[in-house]
Amino acid sequence: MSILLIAPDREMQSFRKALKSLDPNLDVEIWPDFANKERINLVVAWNHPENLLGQFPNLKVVSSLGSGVDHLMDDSSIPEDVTITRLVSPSLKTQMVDYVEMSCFNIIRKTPEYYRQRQKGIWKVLAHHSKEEISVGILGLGEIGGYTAEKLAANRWQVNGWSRSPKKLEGVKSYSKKELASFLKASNIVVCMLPLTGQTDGILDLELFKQMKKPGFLINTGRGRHLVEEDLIYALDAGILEAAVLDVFEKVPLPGTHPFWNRPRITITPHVAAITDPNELAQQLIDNYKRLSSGMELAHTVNREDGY
Ligand code: NDP
Ligand code: OXD
Repeated sequence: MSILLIAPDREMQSFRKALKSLDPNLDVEIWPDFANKERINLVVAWNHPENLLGQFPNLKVVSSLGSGVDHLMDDSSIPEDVTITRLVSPSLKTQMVDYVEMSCFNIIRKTPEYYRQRQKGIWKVLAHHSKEEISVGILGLGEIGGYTAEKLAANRWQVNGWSRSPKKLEGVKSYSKKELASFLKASNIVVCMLPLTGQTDGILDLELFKQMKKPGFLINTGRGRHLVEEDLIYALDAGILEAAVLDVFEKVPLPGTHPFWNRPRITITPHVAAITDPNELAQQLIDNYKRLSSGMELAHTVNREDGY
């Protein structure tokens, strides 16, 4: 039995080391170097090459290196009987809370505008918003979104949340799937923390921006394809939105010629809102590996029909 780590654009030695420190007898290889494809029964994949996962005859489990699984849902080479799992970890949640709260503070306290003024040597007081006037609406109240919503509420933000099924979260006004319009009407800063599925692809469009409470701001930490990029530019130019913070993009790295780079009201970060901790991933993989070996049900499995 062997674990294969496939993540061409990531440094994977630290993940191998974390796995080996938990179980020195474990056979862990890093793609493209592996000895025998027949021995591989668990793969960890992130931005993996197309049609690769169909070639391991004894593959039982494919785990995402992160929380999202859209890269695995898009891969038709993964056989039907292979279980797909994803990472659910404490530090992904706490990092996301920090990123979203930092972004909300930057929005209401106008931090990017002060950076720009500083570059030009301008001393000018700008009117800013208070937490009491601005409400934060989180699209997606799952492991990360639900946790973030509760933490922001505990930090005195007014928080709304939207998910397929209604939720009971401390201090959070929860809206169900059919209540999207009411959720948007009540939310100034909309934060996308949805998984990318057939239903959520392109959800951040002009129609959605128009329905938001004004002044309106967008934070996207979900996936690039949630956003209709030209609609964001239109909404900013037309004054429908004031500013946006984007951590995820349809094409990465964001091409140097992309119009987002020339928009001062768009803050850009390179998919760093929450970064997988090798030790946490290793612990979860080992737990599932033991479950697999003893014929038990795996943890954090993905429902292929729902796509998340
Ligand atoms: P979960 O699967 O735990 O939660 C998903 C949430 O979205 C659930 O509340 C679910 O509703 C809701 N949802 C799904 N589909 C719909 C829909 N069609 N309409 C309304 N609500 C919907 O995911 P996580 O919280 O773990 O992660 C969310 C996403 O965050 C990941 O898929 C990934 O794309 C992104 N992410 C980004 C990171 C970054 O660094 N930028 C880091 C980590 C994650 P219900 O509860 O009813 O099922
Ligand atoms: C993600 C992650 O899914 O980084 O984006 O975990």
